[in-house]
Amino acid sequence: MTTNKVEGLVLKRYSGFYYVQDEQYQIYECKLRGKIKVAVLTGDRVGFTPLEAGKGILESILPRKNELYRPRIANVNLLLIIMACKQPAPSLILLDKLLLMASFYRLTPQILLNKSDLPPDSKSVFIEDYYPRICLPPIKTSAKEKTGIDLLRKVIEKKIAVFAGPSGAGKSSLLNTLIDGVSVKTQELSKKVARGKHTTRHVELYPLRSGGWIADTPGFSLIETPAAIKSSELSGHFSELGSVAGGCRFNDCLHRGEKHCAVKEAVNEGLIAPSRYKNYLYILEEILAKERSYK
Ligand SMILES: Nc1nc2c(ncn2[C@@H]2O[C@H](COP(=O)(O)OP(=O)(O)OP(=O)(O)O)[C@@H](O)[C@H]2O)c(=O)[nH]1
Ligand SMILES: [Mg+2]
Ligand SMILES: [Zn+2]
Repeated sequence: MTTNKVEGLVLKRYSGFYYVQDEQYQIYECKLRGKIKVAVLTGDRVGFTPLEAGKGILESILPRKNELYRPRIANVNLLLIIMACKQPAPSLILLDKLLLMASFYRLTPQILLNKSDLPPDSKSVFIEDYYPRICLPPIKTSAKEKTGIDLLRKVIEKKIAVFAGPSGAGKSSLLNTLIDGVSVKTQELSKKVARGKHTTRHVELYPLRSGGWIADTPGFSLIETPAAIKSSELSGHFSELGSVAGGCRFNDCLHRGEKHCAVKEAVNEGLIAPSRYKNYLYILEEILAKERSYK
């Protein structure tokens, strides 16, 4: 007998089965081949053997590009950072922490300024003006008026995306808008999304008809600075700080008041936003405190 192993993507795990989507967007309910000993995650690319009637055997896991915890999911490559234009006003520290996470885990960050139907807060205007030098230009969306959604769909196409952002910014609303008219049972999902629980339920990826996948829970529900980021590496994750840091007198400059610090000079000259520098220093202190406690 010839083997007809094909490649697929794990959309979810549910009561012992893995739901695997092949390249033709067919979904197979797979059992695990006994010899696989490592945990299979949502987002894993796998090799599987399709059987009759939509069943299959999951045979192997392809190498992971990355792995996130909370939610536990593999191969995410797009972080959608949602801030409301107002109500609640954007949190710049949360934004900078999420951008740091994206840089650390090598995810493409995309800022969404939701509730664009409301008059913007000054922080929202600042984000629109300043952050294009750090990442892709923010996309203005309104889940209420369904604007900016086509542009957002374009960004998600071919990617595996998770949402992150403060409570009330509109994550659930945007998710419901995106998955509307998708190849999943929307009603069931809307209920799930509305419940907003993330207890022990496994993460699920929803394929969008326009292409790409989106996780049904917010990413990074707990915003901790990843323990693996060293104080000496932090400015490298703040791109506009990192790009001038080469001009500092000391190679090991942490940009917190050392003499002849090019970062501090750039802040003083108005080239780097005070809020970015302040948030850098705040996170740096967190990391330094941790490093001291390990000694
Ligand atoms: N005006 C306006 N209101 C919106 C928009 N999107 C969401 N809202 C409202 O904002 C409130 C919060 O939206 P949610 O989608 O629940 O926000 P969330 O980010 O999921 O919040 P948590 O689940 O608490 O993290 C709700 O009352 C929504 O109706 C929008 O684009 N415009
Ligand atoms: Mg929500
Ligand atoms: Zn410096």
